[in-house]
Order: sequence, then structure tokens, then C-alpha cells
Amino acid sequence: MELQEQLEKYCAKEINECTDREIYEALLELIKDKAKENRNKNNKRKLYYISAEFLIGKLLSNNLINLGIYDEVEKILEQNGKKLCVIEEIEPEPSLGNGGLGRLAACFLDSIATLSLNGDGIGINYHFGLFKQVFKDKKQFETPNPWMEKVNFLEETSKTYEIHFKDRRVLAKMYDISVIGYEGVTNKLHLFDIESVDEDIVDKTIKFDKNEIEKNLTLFLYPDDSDEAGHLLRIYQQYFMVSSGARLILDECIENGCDLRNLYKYAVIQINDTHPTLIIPELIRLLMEKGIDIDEAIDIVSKTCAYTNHTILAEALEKWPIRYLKEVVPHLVPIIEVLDNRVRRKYKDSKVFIIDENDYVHMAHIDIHYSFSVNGVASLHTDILKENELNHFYKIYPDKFNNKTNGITFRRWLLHCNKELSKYIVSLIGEDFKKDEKRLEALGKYINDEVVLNNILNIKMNNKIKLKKYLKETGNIEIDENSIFDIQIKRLHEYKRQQMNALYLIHKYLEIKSGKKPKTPITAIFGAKAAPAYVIAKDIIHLILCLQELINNDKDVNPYLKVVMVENYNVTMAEKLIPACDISEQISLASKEASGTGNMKFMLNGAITLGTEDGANVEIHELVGDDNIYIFGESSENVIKHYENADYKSKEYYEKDEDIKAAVDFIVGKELIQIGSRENLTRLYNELVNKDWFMTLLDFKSYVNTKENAFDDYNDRKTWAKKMLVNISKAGYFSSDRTIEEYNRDIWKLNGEE
Ligand code: 26V
Repeated sequence: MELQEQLEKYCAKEINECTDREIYEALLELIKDKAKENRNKNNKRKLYYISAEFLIGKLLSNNLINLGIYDEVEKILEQNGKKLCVIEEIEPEPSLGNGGLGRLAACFLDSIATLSLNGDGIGINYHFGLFKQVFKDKKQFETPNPWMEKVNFLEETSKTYEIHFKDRRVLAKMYDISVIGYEGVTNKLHLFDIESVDEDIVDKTIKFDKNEIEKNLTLFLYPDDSDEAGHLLRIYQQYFMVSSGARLILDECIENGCDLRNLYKYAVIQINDTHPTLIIPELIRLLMEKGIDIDEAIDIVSKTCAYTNHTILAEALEKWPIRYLKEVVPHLVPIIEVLDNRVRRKYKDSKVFIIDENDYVHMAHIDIHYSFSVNGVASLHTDILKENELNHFYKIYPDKFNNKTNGITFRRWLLHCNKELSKYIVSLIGEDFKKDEKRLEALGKYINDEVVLNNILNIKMNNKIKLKKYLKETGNIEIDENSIFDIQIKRLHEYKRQQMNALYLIHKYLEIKSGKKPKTPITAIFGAKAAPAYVIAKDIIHLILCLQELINNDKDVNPYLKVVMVENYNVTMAEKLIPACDISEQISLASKEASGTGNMKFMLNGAITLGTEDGANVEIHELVGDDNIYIFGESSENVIKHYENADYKSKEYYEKDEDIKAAVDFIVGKELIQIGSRENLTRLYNELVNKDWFMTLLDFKSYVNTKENAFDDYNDRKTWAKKMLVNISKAGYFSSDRTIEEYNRDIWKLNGEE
């Protein structure tokens, strides 16, 4: 049947008589049916990617692209007076993740299916994704973010498991979302849920009674865990996910005729950070229930599981008081104790114990001892794990450690979000790069081709105009497409140093006020959510929103400088901002950003990185060379030394440099205090002067100088276009297809070999 007829069948009337929503729902059903045609059964071994987060973003247009019918659908709709890009807006975004870690999981699923590998995701069907961010009085407030409309991408299955906690049982039910590969196969994202969830217990903010587990177990992504009830709920969620997942894996193993003693020949489980770590003791427990003794069970599970570390930040490494585990999952505690005892018998160094002297269970330690692979997410990150953070473990297990530099799916982050650029690339070098991204390097031959360089600049300009229109229509925000779009979008965290960018804006404001005007106007764009209980992060948002008001309303300054902080930054917003960006801010304190993946998305879309030698920036730098990136700041080695010696004193930097002092003082100066909150601004000022744990003032001067160089260079449009082209042509390395091929080659071995 022709596509038009198929679509009409789902519409049940003429397309031109349908509302946009009816078409949206028809397309959704059409996609779901088409996805059924290509279920994967390849490969000897199967991968289970288990993760508490899958930040999948909207699915409609990506699925149409991956099914190869986007253009045709767009044409059919156009012939009927409808616009696909308008219909795309109807879909609510499933924000089932916090940031990089969850988005990475989503990119990986896309690549696994595209490469026709047999691999499903396992996670939780949160009813409310990451909170919706609302600005009021220049402050962040959180409201619930529902995404499951009546018609959605979830498919109900008949799989259910009874999950036992200490004092209650719940029935886990499996829902699936099809993961459609680009010219590949269809895999599944299995999301577990319970029927008794009660969305009505949430008030207008995101508060709810955390003790009513039957009503709230899958209600929220990472509930605010600043109190004990929050921590317990998190353990309930984690165990719910891993117990359901473990039983699914064992069921599928048995269905495929495999003896559970050979589990590792049939399955490999990639543990995405420590949130799913309890799957290790849970699988051991389930195997023991089947009559396998504990030694053998531990051996089998250790050969099946592999662990990915995504951060070295101490506060982000999970450890639970053992009494919490006793309260929620007492049946796992004896197993965890056995795991700990085995470690203690073998090793004397208490740093590698699982249960510490304060009776905290270190989740990452379970993973490292009882998995066969431990990987970091960028070359520098893995080196730091080996040499510093996890050095005690590296000495014991040198062969387990390996690096897998992150990647992004080019289907979403180029073909979908930047159609004009991707079509232009096709016209230059053909279609091959879509499945073999290394081929982007072929663009290098156009480096002296003026027509190509001009076209690349024109495409960037068109994307900037598109963004300008979008911001005007949706937020009544005015920006000038002829200004430099300088963008920092990521979670708000002190280590990512949005506060350094804010200090730069103050510095620039003061310069302009004193008569020193930039040659080309600058538009500084931010997007960031702060964790609801993260006080200083919220103060930084407040500062940026105050600067936005001050600067944008100052007639002396606003022709040269504008500040925009978009509300509720999410995947959908990223897709609009990234193609329009000139300068990509990747300014974390060296050694703190494990990889970053936004940096890769910007590069692919022709933005130039302004960044520190941190995470994957290091690899971007190596690929594009000194001339095509702006690097500044202290090296990770020196930063690590500062921490070891405890010799960084922000006050010294504040006192000895006039520019730094002026910028920092401005935070509590009369201009800002007049429009902002004295309490918030003073707290932030004190933090910077007296603590500054992430060394903002240390790098401030080199940041300012390097940023000025970048802004100067921007004016030489031809040279700038060359930098853009080099960045695009070298971005192939950061395709998640490459990352997944490496995971498969070194860890998963889905085509056999033990
Ligand atoms: C979590 C938390 C939670 C408690 C408060 C402080 C804090 C700080 C950081 C985190 C990060 C958790 C793990 C994570 O999302 N890591 C990110 O993983 C990305 C994918 O590998 C990587 O690109 C980012 O650099 C890394 O931060």
C-alpha cells in the first residue's frame, strides 16, 4: 500500500480534513506498526543496557527519519495543506533523564539498533519526567512535567513480575518503546511501571508524600532526595528496576534454551553508572533460588556485568547506609555482606572495601569488583580514574579498565535538527556519511572553496534567523542574528562554571559602560536547570536572570550585549539552539567534566569550542588542532595538585586583580541588588570570595583573554568559516555508532566469543 493510503487508513478520513493532533496520532500509530516489521533476532549474545535514565526526547520525527519516510510524509502532508514541523510541536517531550548520562543512553539505543545489534534498554516508566522549570521573580521554580498522553509511544505488554520489598509487594508491568534504527533493526526500550501510581498526589510544585510507595514508586524521575524518605524512595526505585530487569533477562535466557549456568554466553549487562548496581546482588540471589551455589552464582554474574563510570565528583558517587538497604531490601543484605567479606579476605586496603567503617555501602565498589569491565567515558576521564580516583582498584584489576569515548547520534543531532546543513553535506559528499561518519572528513577538500565556505556561513545565518523567530514567538525575546551567538547549555552545576560566564558578562558590561565597545555585538545564551535542592546553583540562575534584566534594558549596552536565559531547557530546546550557535561554551574546571556530549553536538553543527582541556574537549582539540578551537585555563594535573595541596585560595585572586574584584563586587553592587535578591546575591558573592570550590577565579583571566580572541577572529568571516568546516569534518569520531562499535568489539562481543 502506498504511504498516503496507509496514513489515510490511520486517519480514518481525508488528511486535509484532519486536525494536526489527529494527524500526529495517526503518524504515531503508523510508526508503531511499521516498527513491528523489523524486530531484531541477530547476534549470538544479547546486550541489556540498564539505566535509571533514558532521556529520549521527542520521537516522532526521528522515527520517521530512521524509517526512511520523513521526506515522503512531509510531502504528503504538504499536498494536503499541513506542515510536519507544526505537527512535531504537538508531541510532549519525554524528559526521562537529568542530562548527559540519560541522553547518552538514548543515543546508544539509536546506534545499537542502527548497527543491527541485539540490544534492549531496561529502565523505569516515570510518569513525570525531569521537572518543568518556571522562572518567577528571576528565580527557578519547579512544576510537574507529565508526558504520557492517551496516545503515546508506549506499548503495553503482558509481562508482569511481582517485586518483593521488606514490607510490601508490588506488581511490575512492562511497557515497551520501539527503538527504530536508521536503516537497521528495531530493538526495545523496556520500561517498568506499577498500576497503582497516583498522579493526583502531586501538588502544583513537585512535592508529594514520599512514604506512599504504592502510589509514588514510578511517579517521578529522581525525586528530590534531600531527606531520608527521598533516599529510601530512590532505593525502592532502583531495586524495582533491577529486580524486574533481572527477571526479564533470566526469562529470556531460558526461553532461548540457555542453561542459567551459561548466562554470560547469552547475555551481557551494561550497568549505566551506579543506579542499577543492585542488579549484581539481585541476580546472584535469583540464581541461588534456582539451585546454583553462591560461589558459582557470583562467578556467573561477574562474567555477565560490565560497568560504566560517568563522574569522579565525590558527591555524585552513590553510597547508601546499610540500614536503608535493610529497611527496603533486607534479602540483598546478606549477599552484599558476602561480597564485602570476599574483598576483605583478599585485600587489606580499606579503600576497596564495599562496606566502609561507617556502614555505608559503596555502590561503585560492588560494580568494580564484580564486573568484568570498568570503563570511563573520555580518554582524560579514564586516565584520571586509573591514576587518581580509582587507582586502588586499577592496581588490582588493570585489565578491567578501558576507555570508551562518548558519542552522539548523528540522526538526531544533524539529520533531524539541522536539515539544511545535512542536505548541503549530502550535496557535497553524498549520503554515505549518515552511516559511516568518518566520511565527513571528505569535506576537508573544500577548505579553500569560497562557494562552500559562503554556503556554510549562510546556513548558519538561516539557523540563527530561525532561532530568532522561535524565541520571539514563544518568549517574546528579541535577538539580533548579526550578533555572535555564544551559547552555554547544560545542567547548572558549579563545576560547569556558568558563574564564570556570568562574571564575563559583568566584565563586558563594565567595559561597554566605560566606552570600550565590542566590534560585533554579542548574544550570550544560557539554558540550565538546577537541582531543586542545590542552593548555590539556584543563586547562579538568579544572577544570570538579574544580568539579563539589567543588560537588556540598558540602552548604552544593549546594542552590543544581550543576555538570554531560556526557560525550561530540554532536549527539544537543544535541538533548536545548537544549529544556531557560533561559540560553544565548554568551560568546566579541568578534570571535573567526565566527557560532555553537548560539546560534540555543537562541533558537528559548525560551532567553535571555547573550552578547557577537560573531558572530550581534549579529544576535540587533538582532532581539530590549535587553530580551530579556543582553549584556556589550568590543566587537569595542576587542578588535581591544587586539591591535593589544598593551596587554592580564591580570595588571593580576588584581592590581587582589579578586573576580578570589580566583576565579583558587582554581584552585590547597587545595580543588581536593586533588581535582585540581596540574600541570593550575597550568598553567591561569599561563596566566590571565600570558597570557590571549582576555582572560577583561577581561570577567569585566561577565559576573558581567550574569549576576546575568539570574538576578534569571528570578524574574519572566511577564516571563521574554515574553522567551522574543519570542526564539522572532524566530528565523525564523535558518532555514537563509533562508540557502540567499540563497546561491542571490546566488551559485549555480541557475535560470539566468550
Ligand atoms: C550527579 C550529581 C548528583 C548529586 C549532585 C551533584 C552531581 C553532580 C554530577 C552528577 C553527574 C552524574 C552522572 C552524569 O550525569 N555524568 C555525566 O555523564 C555524561 C555521559 O557520560 C558525561 O558526558 C558528563 O560529562 C557527565 O557529567
